[in-house]
This record gives sequence, C-alpha cells and structure tokens, in this order.
Amino acid sequence: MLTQDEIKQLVAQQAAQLVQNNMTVGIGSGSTVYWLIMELGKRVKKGLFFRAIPTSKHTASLAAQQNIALAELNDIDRIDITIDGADEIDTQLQLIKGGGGALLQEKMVAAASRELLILADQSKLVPQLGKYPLPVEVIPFGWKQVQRNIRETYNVEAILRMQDNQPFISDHNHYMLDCHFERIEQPDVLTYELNAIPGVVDNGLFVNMADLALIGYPDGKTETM
Ligand code: ABF
Repeated sequence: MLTQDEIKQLVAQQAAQLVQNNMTVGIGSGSTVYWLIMELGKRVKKGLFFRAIPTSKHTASLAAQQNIALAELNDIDRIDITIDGADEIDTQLQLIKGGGGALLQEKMVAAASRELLILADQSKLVPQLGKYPLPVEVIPFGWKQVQRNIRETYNVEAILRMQDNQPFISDHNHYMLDCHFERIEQPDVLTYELNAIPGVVDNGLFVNMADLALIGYPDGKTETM
C-alpha cells in the first residue's frame, strides 16, 4: 500500500507527462505540486522547455531551483493548462483550496487557464464541501468586522489563521480567516456572498473552475474524474 505522500508523487508523475514543449503552464502550490515540480525539473534537464506561471512565492522558488522558466501572468495571453492541488473535491469537481494560503493567486492563474487539472489523493474526495475550514482572504484593516459579519450571517466560527504566534500573512499581504462551515449547500451562492463582504479579497471556493481531477489510491491505481 502506498503512503499518502507516495500517492501524491504518483499522480504528479502522471500529470507531468501532460506538459509539452513551448506550453505555458500554471503551477499550483502545496505538497502534491512539490512532486510535480520535481518531475518537471527532471524533464527540463532532458530538454523540455515550457513557461511556468507560479501560484505562490514558494512555488516560484521551487521551480527556479529546478531551472524551470518563469513568466508573469501580465506577460502572457492565456495559460494552456494549470495543474494544482486541493483541500476538498466534491462529486461536481467543486473545490475548497487555500489551506496553504495561496488561494488568490491560485484562482487568478486558474481563471486565466484553458484547463485546470487538480491532483489529489483519495482523502480529498468528499460528498459535500465544508468539513475542511474554508479559507477567506481578508484585508488586515478592519478584519474583525469581516469576521463578525461571517460569524453572524452564517453562525460559523471564522478563525484568524496564525503562524508563529502572529497572524498568517499571505503572499499579497492579507490575513486569512478559516471558516468552519461543516456543510456548504450551495458553493456558487456562498462564493458570491462572501466576496461581496467589504474587506474580503477572495475565498477558497473554486466553483466551476476545475475541468479534470486525477485521483490516486493507496493500491497504486489512479482515476480521472
Ligand atoms: C494547494 O493545494 C492549496 O490550495 C491547498 O491548500 C493545497 C493542498 O494540497 P496538498 O495536499 O497537495 O498540499 O493547491
């Protein structure tokens, strides 16, 4: 039986084969994408050339270490494919993302892509989104008002993410509220409602964005959905 990390490596190896010469590729963030970057690095060593649009500073740095050419989102027209991880995936391929704190750039890169492929081990599959706390990225100014608004509107805990006893700061200098919805009945409605709250930058619901998910299982099998 494969460990969770071995499953992540397996799906990353398969996904890396989809990248072809001269493509522009969005590269997600997280522990599954780490393996993707390592695989792509091996292919670059053998002569593959593609442009990567990273979704976080961490991904940019890992990709640069693997001699992958980086490009700015502002400098390209469309991204051929973005390959990323997720925190939860439901049966309709709706996602919760942002556990790693990079949801804003991940969503902007995904939105500029012709195709969004999600890589995950089976533990990410859920019948309904919401058990994983939904990250909501907020402007630090007045963040407590946003927290109060979410708590009172939805009767859920909205907890300021901390790191080393300080508020977690995203790549774009925002805070993150992790919102314990438990069950999200209508992701499409919730994403618009949350983003309409003044002070919210974006939230981790990716609705109707993923085209395909490559899921790995402990027995070494993979399936696309
Ligand atoms: C990323 O993948 C983030 O949105 C998410 O938090 C993370 C989780 O996946 P992994 O298990 O690959 O670290 O895209």
